[in-house]
Amino acid sequence: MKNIKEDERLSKLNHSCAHLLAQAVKHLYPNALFWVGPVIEEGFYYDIDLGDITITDEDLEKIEKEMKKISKDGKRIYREEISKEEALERFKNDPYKIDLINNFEEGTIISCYTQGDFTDLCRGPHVESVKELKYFKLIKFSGAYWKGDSKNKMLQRIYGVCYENEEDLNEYLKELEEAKERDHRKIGKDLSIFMQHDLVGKGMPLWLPNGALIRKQLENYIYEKEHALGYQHVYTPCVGTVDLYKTSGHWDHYKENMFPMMKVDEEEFVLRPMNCPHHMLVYANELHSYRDLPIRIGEFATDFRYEASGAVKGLERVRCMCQNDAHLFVTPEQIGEEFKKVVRLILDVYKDFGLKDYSFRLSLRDKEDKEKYFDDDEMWNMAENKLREVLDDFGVPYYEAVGEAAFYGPKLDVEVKPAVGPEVTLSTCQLDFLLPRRFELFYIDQNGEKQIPVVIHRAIFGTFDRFTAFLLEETKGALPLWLSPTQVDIIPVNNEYHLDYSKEVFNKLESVGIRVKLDDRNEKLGYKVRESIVNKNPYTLILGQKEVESKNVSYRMYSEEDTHQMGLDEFAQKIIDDIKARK
Ligand code: TSB
Ligand code: ZN
Repeated sequence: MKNIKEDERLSKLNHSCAHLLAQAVKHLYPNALFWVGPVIEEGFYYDIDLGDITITDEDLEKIEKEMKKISKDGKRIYREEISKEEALERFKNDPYKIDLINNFEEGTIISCYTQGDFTDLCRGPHVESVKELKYFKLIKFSGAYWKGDSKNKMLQRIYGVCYENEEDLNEYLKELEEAKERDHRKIGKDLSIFMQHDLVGKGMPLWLPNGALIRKQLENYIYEKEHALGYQHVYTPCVGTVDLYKTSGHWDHYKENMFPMMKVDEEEFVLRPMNCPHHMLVYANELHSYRDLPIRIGEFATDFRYEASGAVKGLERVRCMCQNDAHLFVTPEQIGEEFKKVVRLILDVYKDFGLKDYSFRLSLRDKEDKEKYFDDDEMWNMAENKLREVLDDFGVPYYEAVGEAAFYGPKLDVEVKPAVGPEVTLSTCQLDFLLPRRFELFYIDQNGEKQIPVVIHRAIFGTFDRFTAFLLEETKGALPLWLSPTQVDIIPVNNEYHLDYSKEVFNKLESVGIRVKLDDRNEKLGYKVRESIVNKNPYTLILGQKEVESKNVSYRMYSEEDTHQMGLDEFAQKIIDDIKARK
């Protein structure tokens, strides 16, 4: 998809189209008031106060029709420059515009754009006439708090897009449709992978049996990898006391991302947003010599984070998540090698899943942000330089992003693009000189002296939640055999004659641990086969007279038209081998 913001002409068209939208809304809802209407990567939006009215799909159609009408009228667009005083006078009945104007410095010249009966404050530039706005589409609407603050009034946000010609618009709409199909929220619902319920809460998905099966496979997969690399896994509680998080610094630097405190008897608890403090205590439980290091403590750990209600999204951004987490305790000399091992593991995992579209981001602190980041220049410089050195040495391409570090240290994040919405971080690997000091961790060096270890925080999948979301989008729900909730779907051609043999096949496959289903409903064969394909089952067996007599199976693989014949035992072995190899 084109980035509208980065294209001068498209920006102009979309900016102008936001005004056209506002004008049409004003025609249909004369009391409407307008906040801001910026250009975004995918087009534009306008935040509108419509009083008690909530926009519906039909309204969107009506508004679009009115926009077309205004565009046909073809009025010119005039720019006018006025003083702040004049602007305050002209927009005196519009509290939103007054708020905007008040933010301009004294003496600023403010520009306005007028088209027909509609004037709006705007920096511009705009196209010369509404006639130029022909190929546009209103895409969706949502609620949006004024200035993004949930204490403020909820405004209606209408999104749209405008292109130069019909082909470009149609191409965009087609891509949008495809993205919708690929959206893990749709796939997750269609394939019964997860659900949400208001009674459980926002951003708290429930993993259904199909989703749980996928997650279990992912857990087994990464557990095996980590175990082979010397990780030791633990289980720790998903709460900690406020004091634990005061010691770690989360209480001062991460509080706005945490659920509020709860009191039980005399103890003050929080739901944990991260697992580092627990793992620090696991490390401190024993004395360590330099010979024991690196020590790698891993956990599939449930965390809770306060994510804004507008930001939560399916499994991708949740408030209750499970990290594939580990904290590696290393000597300063081991940082480079251990960090590289993590990056190698990330690359290895991505290769196994066939993930190719990702980028490495070096996330640095924002020196000005004293609230989020620990104020210790020396430590930050050391950590950031070390990380850069390791990356340069390792040779993976990366870009730098200021203000994206964790409060305790810089990170290497792996960024991916979901079907819908902005990039997110999947894997992360972080360098931390701070928490070991705050927890007074140490090991005994060659000379019998106490030394402070360095901690590497890392999550390969990130969270099982986000990784599953991404995987569903990458595969469009057609997961590889080893991850599929149902691996083989058996359909008898005719229940009357072929059900017994189908049951025999079912029992055989199930007995060797294959996840198999038998569709014995009294539905037409074609209907059942279609449904099996819609459910994205990797193998569909169709068993009729020929198979009953030969004791063979006929199978068809997802996304293949052809059917193949094979002996039952041979087929079972092939499936077992493919699952084992995680093909
Ligand atoms: C890696 N302390 C470290 C840990 O040791 C940590 O918590 N890092 S984190 O904050 O970056 O989170 C780890 C990963 O969790 C992220 O890389 C991201 O993939 C995932 N994640 C973060 N927030 C959410 C969320 N709200 N929903 C789903 N996954 C999330
Ligand atoms: Zn951590």
